[in-house]
Amino acid sequence: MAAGPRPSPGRSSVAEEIRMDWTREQVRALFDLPFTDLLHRAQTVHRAHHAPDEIQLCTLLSIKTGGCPEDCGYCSQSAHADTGLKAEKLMDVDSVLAAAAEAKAAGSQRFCMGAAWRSPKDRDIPKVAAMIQGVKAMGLETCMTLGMLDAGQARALADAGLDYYNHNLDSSPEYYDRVVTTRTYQERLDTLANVRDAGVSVCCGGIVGMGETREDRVGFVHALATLPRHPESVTVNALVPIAGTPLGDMLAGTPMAKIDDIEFVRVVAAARIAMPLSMVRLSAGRESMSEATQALCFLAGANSIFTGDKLLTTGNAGDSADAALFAKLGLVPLAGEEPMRVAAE
Ligand code: SAM
Ligand code: DTB
Ligand code: SF4
Repeated sequence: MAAGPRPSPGRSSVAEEIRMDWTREQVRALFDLPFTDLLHRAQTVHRAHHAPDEIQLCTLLSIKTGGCPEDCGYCSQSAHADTGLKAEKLMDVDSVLAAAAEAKAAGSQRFCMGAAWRSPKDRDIPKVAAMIQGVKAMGLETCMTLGMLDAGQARALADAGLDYYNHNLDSSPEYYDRVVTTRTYQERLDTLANVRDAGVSVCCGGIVGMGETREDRVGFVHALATLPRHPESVTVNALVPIAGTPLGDMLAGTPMAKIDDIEFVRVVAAARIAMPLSMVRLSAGRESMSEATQALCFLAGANSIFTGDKLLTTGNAGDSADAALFAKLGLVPLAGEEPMRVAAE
C-alpha cells in the first residue's frame, strides 16, 4: 500500500488548549488515522483529563411515551412510524420519583428523563419542575430531554435546578434532512443556545449507523466540536433498528443494517480527541455490542453509559451484564468530578 503524506490531524500535544476551531479537514484526518494510532492518541488525551477506569452511570426513564408529532426516521415514538407503540400521558411525579429512587439504589449517578414531545407546553413545566426538584433532592444529577425549548422554558428548567439538558444534533448538517423533516438543524442549534444561556449544562450527541457516510460522521463530530462551548456530555448512540420506522425498515437486510464495530469505535475516539474534557457516553445500541467492542470504546475514551435493562422504549444491557463487564475490565463507577463542570465553577 502506498504510504504517501497524510493530512495533519491537528496538534497532538495533550497540553493543547480546548479548541472550538477544529476544521473539518482536521476531524477527517483523525478518522483517517491508522486504528492503533487513533486509539493511542484518544487514550492519551483521555488519561490527561479523566481517570481511565472510572465510568459514569446514568439511568433513563421515558416520562411521556409515544405519539410524538416529529418524524425522526429512527424513532419508535414518532406518530409517523408504525411501531405499534401505545402513546401515554405524562407520568405523575410520584411514579417518576419512585423510578429515580430505584436507579439511585442500583448505583446510578444521573437520572435522565425523556419526553416524546416536539417541545413542552408551558402548562407542563410546573410538573416537570417538580420532577427535577424531587430527583435532585435524592442526590442524583438531573437531565431532561423534552424536545425544543424557547429561552423562557430553558430558564424555567434552570430555576428548578436542572443540571443537564439532552438535545442531539444526531448527524451531520448535510444528512439531517434525510433523517428528520419536521425541524431543521438550525432549530436544534437554537435550543442548545437557549439551554447554554440559561446556565444548564449541555448533553448533545447523535446516532451512528443510520446509513450515513464516513463524511457525515466527520461532519457530526465536527459540528459538536465547533459549538460555542463543547457539550459537557456527548452521547454516541448506535442505531437500534426498529421495525416500522423508516430507517429500521430501510436498513433491514442490507449490509448497512449494523454499523461496523471498528468504525463505531473511530467515532468515539474522534469525539474524545476533539472534545477532551467532555464525558463521552456509549449510549443506545450497547445491548447488541460485544464486550470486546465496548472495551475498545472505553479504550477510545468513552467514560459514561446508560445502565439498567431499558433505555426509553428499547432494551439495554442490564445491571448484571454490566457488573460482569466492569469486573472483567476493572472498571468502577465514576468517583471524581466531571472536568467541564469543575472548570465552570
Ligand atoms: N424528543 C426529544 C428529542 O428528540 O430531543 C427527546 C427524546 S429522543 C428519543 C433522544 C435521542 O435518542 C434522539 O435524539 C436520538 O439520538 C436517540 N434515539 C432515539 N431513537 C433511537 C434509536 N432507535 N437508536 C439510537 N438512538 C436513538
Ligand atoms: C441519547 O442520546 N440517547 C438516549 C438519550 N439521549 C435520551 C436515548 C436512546 C433511545 C434509544 C431508543 C429507545 O429506547 O427508544
Ligand atoms: Fe419525537 Fe424525540 Fe422521537 Fe424525534 S426522537 S420522534 S422528537 S421522541
